[in-house]
Parts: sequence; C-alpha cells; structure tokens
Amino acid sequence: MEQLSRRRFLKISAATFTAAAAVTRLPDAVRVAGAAEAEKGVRTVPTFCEMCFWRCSGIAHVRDGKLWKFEGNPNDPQSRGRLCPRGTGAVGAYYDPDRLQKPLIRTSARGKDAWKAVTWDEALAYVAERMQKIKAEHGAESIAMFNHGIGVRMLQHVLKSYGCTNFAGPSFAQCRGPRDIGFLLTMGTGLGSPEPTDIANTDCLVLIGSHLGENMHNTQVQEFAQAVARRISIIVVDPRYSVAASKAKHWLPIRPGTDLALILAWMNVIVAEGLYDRAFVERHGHGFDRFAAEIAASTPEWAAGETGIDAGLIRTTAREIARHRPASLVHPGRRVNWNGDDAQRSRAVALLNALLGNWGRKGGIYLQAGMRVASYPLPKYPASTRPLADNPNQERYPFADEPVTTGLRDATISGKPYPIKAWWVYSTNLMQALPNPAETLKAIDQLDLLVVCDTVPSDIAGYADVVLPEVTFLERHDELLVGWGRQGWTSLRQPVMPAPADQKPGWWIAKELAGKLGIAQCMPFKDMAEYLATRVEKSGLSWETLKNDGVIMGPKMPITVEEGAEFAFDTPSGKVEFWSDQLVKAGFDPVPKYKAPAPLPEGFFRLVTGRSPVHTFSRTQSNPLLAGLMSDNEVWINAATAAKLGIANGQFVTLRNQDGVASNRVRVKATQRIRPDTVYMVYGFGQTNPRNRRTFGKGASAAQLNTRYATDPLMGGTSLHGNYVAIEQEA
Ligand SMILES: Nc1nc2c(c(=O)[nH]1)N[C@H]1C(S)=C(S)[C@@H](COP(=O)(O)OP(=O)(O)OC[C@H]3O[C@@H](n4cnc5c(=O)[nH]c(N)nc54)[C@H](O)[C@@H]3O)O[C@H]1N2
Ligand SMILES: Nc1nc2c(c(=O)[nH]1)N[C@H]1C(S)=C(S)[C@@H](COP(=O)(O)OP(=O)(O)OC[C@H]3O[C@@H](n4cnc5c(=O)[nH]c(N)nc54)[C@H](O)[C@@H]3O)O[C@H]1N2
Ligand code: SF4
Ligand SMILES: [Mo]
Repeated sequence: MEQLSRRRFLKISAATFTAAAAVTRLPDAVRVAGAAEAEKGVRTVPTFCEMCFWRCSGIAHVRDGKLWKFEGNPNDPQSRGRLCPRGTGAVGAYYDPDRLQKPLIRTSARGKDAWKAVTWDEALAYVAERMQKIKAEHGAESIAMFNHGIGVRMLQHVLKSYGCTNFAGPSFAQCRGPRDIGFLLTMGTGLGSPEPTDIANTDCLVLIGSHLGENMHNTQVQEFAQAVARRISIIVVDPRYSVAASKAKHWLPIRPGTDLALILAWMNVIVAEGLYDRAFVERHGHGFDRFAAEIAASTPEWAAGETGIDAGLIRTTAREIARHRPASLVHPGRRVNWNGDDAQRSRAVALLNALLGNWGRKGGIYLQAGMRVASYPLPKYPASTRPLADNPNQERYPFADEPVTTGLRDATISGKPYPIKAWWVYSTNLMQALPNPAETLKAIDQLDLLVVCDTVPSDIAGYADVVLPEVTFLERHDELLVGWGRQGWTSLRQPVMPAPADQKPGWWIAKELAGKLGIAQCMPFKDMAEYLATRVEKSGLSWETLKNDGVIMGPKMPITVEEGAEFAFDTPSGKVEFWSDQLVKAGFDPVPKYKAPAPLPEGFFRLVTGRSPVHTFSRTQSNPLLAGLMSDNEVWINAATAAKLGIANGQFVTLRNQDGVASNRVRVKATQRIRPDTVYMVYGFGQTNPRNRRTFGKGASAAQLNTRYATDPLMGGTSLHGNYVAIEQEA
C-alpha cells in the first residue's frame, strides 16, 4: 500500500478505502512546450513559481527574447491554469533594475554601505577560507544557516556534507509551526502545505484569522471563491473586516488574543447540546469525558466577556457549524503565531474539527496523497556528537519537531551550548521575518562571517560580509517539487531566461563552494539538469515529459475513509487526544486553557499584521510591477478612533510602541472595518537597504515594532501580535 502522508495518521487497511475518492479531475496533460509552434516567435517554458511558497506551476512566454508573461499551467493541481497577482508579476522580478548583479565583499564596518564587487572565485574563496578557520577553531556546527524555500537544497547539502547541523527557517516558529504541533499532539499528524482542507466540498467554512483573498494561496482562494458562489455558510473571526469577512454570513470581530475563549465556548455548546459526532468520538476519542468536564464552565456567556462577541451569536454560530457536519470545516490557519501560546489554540481547533467528525470526510480534512520519486544517491553526512544549538536535546521546546529560528539566534548571542560563528542566510530576510530586529543585530555582532544569498539588496544583505547574487527562479533549475494533495504530483523548475548579469543559481554556488572546501565529491553530477533527470528517470517517469508539461501527476488514491472503516490515529493512544497524557507528563495543560491577554495600556492600540494580495512578505516590494500596484503600506485605524484623535484618512503618522521604538511615517487608512482597540498593517514594508530604491523607507515595518514577544513553551513559536502602539501625528 502506498504511504498516505509523511506524518501518516491513519492506519487503514487497503480494503476499507472508498473507491470513488474525491480527487479533483485535471484535464489530460497539455503539451506546454509544444504550444510554441502555434504562436510564431514565442517560446513557452513551464516552471514552478517562487513568488511565494504555494508553488504553483506556470508557463513562461518569451517573445523575441523578452520575457513577456507568466501564466498558470493547466496541468498543475496548485494553479489549475491560473496564477495569483504575485505570480503573474514574476516578470517584474526578472526585470527589476535593483537586482543584485555581482558578488560583493564588505569594505567597512557591518551595516555601512561600502562594498567592493568581486568575481565569484574571489567571493567563494573568501567564504571558504573563513569557513575552514571557523571549523578548525570551533567545529563545523558553529556554522549555521537560515533559509526559506526549495532553492536552498544544494547549498544545504554542501553545508551538511561539511559537518554543519544547525539550519532553521521562519516557516516554522514564525509561521505554521504552532498549528502543525497542535495538530500533531491531537491527531498525530501535522498538516504541512498545501493544507488538506476540502473547501471545494464543504458546506460550512470557519476562518479564524485566515484571511483568504488577502492571503492569496492560490488553490484555496479559488476554492473559497467557488464556496462563496455556492452560497455555503461562511463564518469569519477577525478583529478586522477582511476580504473574507465581507463574503461571510457571520463576521465575529473578536478582541485580539481571545480566540481560544471563543473556540472553547463553541465546543461547550456543541458538547452540551449533544451536537457532535458521537459515533466518531466514541470510537476515536481519547479522554473525552475529562475534556468535557474541563470545558463545562466555558459557556458563551463567559466567552462573551473575553471576546467582545455576543453570547447569542456564539451559540448560533456553534449550532450552525455543527449542523453541517461532517461537511463542516474549521480552517486550521497558516500563520498562527499571534500570542505565543498558539500551539494550544491550534490544538483546540483540531479538537473542534474532531467533534465535527470531519477527518477523511468529504468537505472536511482529506487524507493527503503523494507520489514516490527516487532520490539521487549522495554520500552520507558526517556524524556530529553535539546537540542542535537552538533546542539542545529538545530541552527548551519539548515538542518542537523543526529547528527554531529565534532559538538559534539566542544561541548565537549567548554562545551556548557552543559558539555560533557564521551564518549563511539564504532567501530569508531576517530583519523583517523575526521579531525584535535589535536581537538579530546583537547576534550578528558575535559572528566572524555573515553570508547572504539573495536576489535583491534586502535588509539583511545590508549587514552581510559577503553578498551572493542569486538568479531569480526564472533563470535556474532547483530541486524537484514532490507535492502532496488530493493527488500527488511532481513539478519542475527550469530556466526560462539567461541571467542578465553575473548572478548564479544556488546549485552552481553550492558546487563551486564544495570544490573550494575540498568536498567536491558530495555533488557527483555535472549540473542540476543531470541530477534531476537521474531522479526522474530512476522513478520510471519521463524527463522529456516533465520538461514539456511541467507537471507529472501521481497515482490516484483514496483521500476519504469509508463509513465504519477501521483506522487508528498516530498518537500515543491511537486516538484523537481530547485529553493529552503527553502534555501532562511534560507539565502542560492536557486540555487547552484560556489565559486572558494583558489589558491595553491607556492610549495604546494592539498592533496586528497580515498580507496584501499583491505582495509576499518582504520579498516583492522591489518588483516594479507589484510596487506599481502597492508601493507602501497603510495603518488601519478605526474611523471613530481616528476622528477622536483628530487624524484624517490619508494623513501620515508615526507609530511608537510601548518600549519607545518608533516606525517610519506611515499613511492612515481610517475605516470602520477594524475594531477601535486594534490597528493593522501589512507586513514586509519599511525596508532599510538604501541600495533598493523602490523599498527604502517606504511604509512602516511591523517587525521593527515587535520588540516584545512571547515564546510558545511547547514548540518555540514567537508571538507577532504582542505589541502596543501609540499614534503620533506629525508636527
Ligand atoms: N511582523 C511579522 N513578521 C512575520 C510575519 C508577519 O505576518 N508579521 N509573517 C511570518 C511568516 S508567515 C513567514 S512565512 C516569514 C517569511 O519570512 P521570510 O522567509 O524571511 O520571507 P521574506 O521576508 O520575504 O524574505 C525573503 C527574502 O528572500 C529573497 N528572495 C526572494 N526570491 C529569492 C530567490 O529566488 N533566491 C534567493 N536567494 N533569495 C530570494 C527576498 O529578496 C527576501 O529578501 O515571516 C514571518 N514574520
Ligand atoms: N498575498 C499574499 N498571500 C500570502 C502570503 C503573502 O505574503 N502574500 N503569505 C503566505 C503565508 S507564508 C502565510 S503563513 C499566510 C498567512 O495568512 P493567514 O494564515 O491567512 O493569516 P494570518 O497572517 O495568521 O492572520 C492575518 C489575519 O488575522 C487577523 N487577526 C489579527 N489578530 C487576530 C486575532 O487575535 N484573532 C483573529 N481571529 N484574527 C486576527 C488579521 O486582521 C488578518 O486578517 O499567507 C500566505 N499567503
Ligand atoms: S500563490 Fe501566487 S505567488 Fe504563490 S506560487 Fe502560486 S502564483 Fe506564485
Ligand atoms: Mo508563512
């Protein structure tokens, strides 16, 4: 039997599968590259997008040697032939005049804008020499890496082959980590990406924060649009009237930081009124009675006082959610790190879904299907006897199953459990991604070497000792994407255009570096095309087909479970853990317990963040096409609050947080679409590298105002909504 998911949670015998699985039907593969003949002078190349990490496959069109457009690949289950605005805007990333052009070595103090352009040979010789010295003095573990995205694969492989062990990305502790750990503790599996939410077939969708329509994760947004057209029940919980809220039957404008009270009250109603899936809970629930006793006091009347949401509305929505089960779905969220105790809130979301009995059911959470692709035989990595620096022996964050960025930053500052002397930073803008940039700078002060590999002069590149200019995703091969979803798939990233200057692909940089470090044998292939073709052909798939079509689909597999099927969850009890013995053992609450957020100081507002549909984090602000759509961010302030403060819509203000840290000047959006006690900004603006003309000083940085953050004791996630700001008018 095929493996169903990486952290497989259901142990199902083959005979119990439903035959007619809810697999999205894709058209027969379209010959993408062959289409070129039809349009004279136009070359088409399929490749997958890196404008965000949803990884849609697209088709690039090149006309008369110019990159003309990038559109969706109909063969691809992620894009289904359509890209989001950022994907379409990828053309602007290629033509961005502020792209890094040549390797740079810093010629003055860190953070000063003085550099010399050097050859790749000089740059990598410089890096390799410092790495050798650090390894000799402190061990290879003292060279750490921060990274995001698939492009890092070969660089990471070379560092691992050199003996490095410390790698961390913000996609865990600053993003989906608390959610995955909450679900892992409860259901025995994390959810990964794309989330296995069957929005296409659900009759009731609850979005807690998840701002689909601004969060442009393509497939989900397409299914959400269809759900709106199908007129299903949509319930949105958000202190802000988001795009999703504007499509909802119920908008619950919750007081930030109190969501757990609402979720407990919903479960209270569903349990007290016997509206849950009794058969599922009896068969698959562990500790349900103790759980029910724990939440007995969490009534809607109690929750109303915490959340600011009417008790009657809490009751009505609870019944509505239960009425549609099992085709009722509480979206697990993606960036759930709001308050620093988010793994427990995510556990409550998992339990609410369990009460609806929607696991492996149509319109609920489906079972992820994958496909097998052979690996390339590579030499083994040297063994290390030292613990990982971010979370030695899992003692700091007992349930973290990926490295914690801020833990690695702490280790760099303290030198414990051992000194960290070099950072490689690949495709992550740490000054924006991590809370409290002052701590990042303190850590950088401890380093003998900071290498940043980026495509544009990012904030973090401004502090580097060596800057390595990578080509954009449109100019390179990367590791294969092996996707898990309703049906497994594999897609290819391949070069569309030549590099416009002296930029190089990550794999090429890795290979050159390996040579200079004396470990060339760790990349025993001529180039990435040879590596990829080997993997594909070894799997019995056709390299030609993949190059031409961009995507190869895996076998169809059942993604729902048949009524009455025998299966077990991959938790210690084999069941959904309504009561968690492993949490008790580790000294944590067995059932999520609500803790009220600290009260707002007088004259302050809670600062929360989110996304613009046309930008990704801080990675697209430099793109001329996307900057043309939105060049800076605004601060959303409730219209009545603004009037009281004498602030007009469109006026510039400064935000000053509780620790006295001030933002850049930022435009006010005075609107009724937000609670009076909350202000909102799109994250990723207010960048600090003067070499980037389109981003420098544009808008305000939410990260800079995040001086205070709480850390999730279960898994190391950091709160990003824990700061208060006062609004200061310009003289
Ligand atoms: N305050 C606040 N902080 C947050 C969040 C928030 O909402 N508010 N969101 C959090 C979340 S959910 C996430 S996932 C993280 C994201 O954080 P990051 O992963 O750090 O994302 P970016 O900030 O976009 O940094 C990406 C960097 O990669 C560079 N880059 C882009 N393409 C390429 C490429 O092809 N090659 C190379 N070498 N570099 C490239 C970009 O120029 C940019 O400098 O941030 C987290 N931090
Ligand atoms: N266009 C675009 N799309 C993206 C991205 C991007 O950069 N650009 N990034 C992608 C990534 S990596 C991620 S992780 C996702 C993140 O996107 P999501 O996971 O959908 O949302 P969050 O960032 O968690 O939350 C933002 C929303 O939560 C609301 N909110 C703030 N505080 C609270 C609170 O206390 N309670 C409740 N209920 N709501 C609150 C905000 O008003 C906002 O609407 O987006 C993905 N999609
Ligand atoms: S969601 Fe948009 S930016 Fe992200 S991969 Fe897909 S098309 Fe690209
Ligand atoms: Mo994220």
